[in-house]
Amino acid sequence: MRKFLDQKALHYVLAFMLTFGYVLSVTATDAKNQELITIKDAWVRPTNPGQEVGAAYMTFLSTQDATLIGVESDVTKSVEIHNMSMGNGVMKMRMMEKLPLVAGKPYKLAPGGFHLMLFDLKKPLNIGDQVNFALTFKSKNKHEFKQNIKVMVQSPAEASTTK
Ligand SMILES: [Cu+2]
Repeated sequence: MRKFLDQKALHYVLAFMLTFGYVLSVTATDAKNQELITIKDAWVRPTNPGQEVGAAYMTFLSTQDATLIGVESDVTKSVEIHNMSMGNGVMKMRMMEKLPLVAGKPYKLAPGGFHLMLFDLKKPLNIGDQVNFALTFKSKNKHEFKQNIKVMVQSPAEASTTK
């Protein structure tokens, strides 16, 4: 049984890498959780000169109820989960401590809604750059695990045609 589960997990990780071309760094303890969350359509918005705040977008699909509880990146020490919404005709951004994912329901982070906000950028984000993210999730049984993804900086127009 143990062996079967490990092989199944490995199969999912390989299928995921082949399908999306992401490079995952998988540790032994994380391997059995990698199949839980699929991350796709990820892109980072390029910054304008002098702009120290950026945004990243992606779609999560989890095979079971899970929660995104933290995000780290190599371009900043400060990443927040934000939601943007209209209130009294004004766009408002709200910081969220966590993002609950319901099993089987795609959760799309996109311009005008949910996004990952990158503060105090260490460098400008130019089209074609690669940004590394480490996402920390908590599973239904309270087990925490990390998933690493590499995301390209793309123009919004390019991102919308390929996503
Ligand atoms: Cu924001």
